Amino acid sequence: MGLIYSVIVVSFIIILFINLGWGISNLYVFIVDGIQTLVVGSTFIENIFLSVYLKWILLIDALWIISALIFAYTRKFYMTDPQLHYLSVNPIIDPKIFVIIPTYNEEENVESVIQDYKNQKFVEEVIIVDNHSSDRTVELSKSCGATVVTKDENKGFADSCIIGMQESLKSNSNIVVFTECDRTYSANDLEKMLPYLDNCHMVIGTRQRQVLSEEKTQNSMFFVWGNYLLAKLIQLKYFSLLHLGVVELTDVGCMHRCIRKESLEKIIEKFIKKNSNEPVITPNSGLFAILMTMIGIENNLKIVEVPITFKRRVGRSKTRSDKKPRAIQYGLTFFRFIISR
Ligand SMILES: Nc1nc2c(ncn2[C@@H]2O[C@H](COP(=O)(O)OP(=O)(O)O)[C@@H](O)[C@H]2O)c(=O)[nH]1
Ligand SMILES: [Mg+2]
Repeated sequence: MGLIYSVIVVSFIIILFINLGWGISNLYVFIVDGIQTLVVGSTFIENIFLSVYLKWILLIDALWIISALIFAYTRKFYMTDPQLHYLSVNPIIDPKIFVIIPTYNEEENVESVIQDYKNQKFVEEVIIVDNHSSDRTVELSKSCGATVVTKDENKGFADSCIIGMQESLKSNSNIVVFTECDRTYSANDLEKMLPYLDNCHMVIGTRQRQVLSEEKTQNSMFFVWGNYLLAKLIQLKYFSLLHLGVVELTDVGCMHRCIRKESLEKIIEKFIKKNSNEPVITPNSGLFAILMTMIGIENNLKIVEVPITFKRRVGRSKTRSDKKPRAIQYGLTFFRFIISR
């Protein structure tokens, strides 16, 4: 099933370029030499039949459409098990929240972010997992009353998230929240996200609503479109004809999310290589978010995406994703990851 999906996506992109190339080159000939140079036969059908390339392009297009329809039909009842994929009501009576904040040189943000989350109802513990910062991040985190885990070297974002998850499972919390330490997310958005945990296992924020975004955030036009298309690519991967897929996604890279602890317990080993405590991949925050969403879907977690606020980053992006060449590189890595996983 995964192979058919990959072939359909990759062939779509190739066919799109072939069609565009044909259209543009014929438009050029039409403008330069006039329509008569393109028209060989006397009827529309004859013109297609006598064409050098058009008949083959149309044949490929038709084959692609038929394959896509067959793919869609085979997915008619994909992920539609009444026990696993439909409404359930399971309120968390006594919410206790454990907040995971991975940090790397965030001295200008860390106090404000910790305080922001500590001020929220039901927050029991905030943990800073620091990636060997060279500034005062660790010292300031401790002075704010956060639990702090330090490392001897920078082992990447995923490693920090996994340490945070493992610590959360030892706590007596029942909800685990992930966030970043860059002041782009607001802790009071938890009030919008948490109610969905009554019906779902994981709630993911989406930063794709203009009216909830500050002007000039990291979400450039390139980011918004890239994120949206990649989100639809994931949705298509788990597509079912009945409900357009088991999950509706618009933002792939958002790490402001919350998950029920028992659900995290169910999936945590999927993030870690067998026989070692290393992450299965060593991604940045965007790829980790994608991995977590895909692992969640594959393990039948009910996931819902909720619009959240998004603010300008304070301080420099550690992933440098604000630079266009780097963002394109990330986009291609994310694309490859989604279709090949
Ligand atoms: N890039 C990066 N970020 C890390 C690392 N460890 C922790 N972080 C934190 O992960 C969050 C995401 O990084 P950020 O610079 O905001 O990336 P961006 O959202 O792509 O701009 C921030 O809170 C960082 O402090 C690391 O090794 N690399
Ligand atoms: Mg960030």
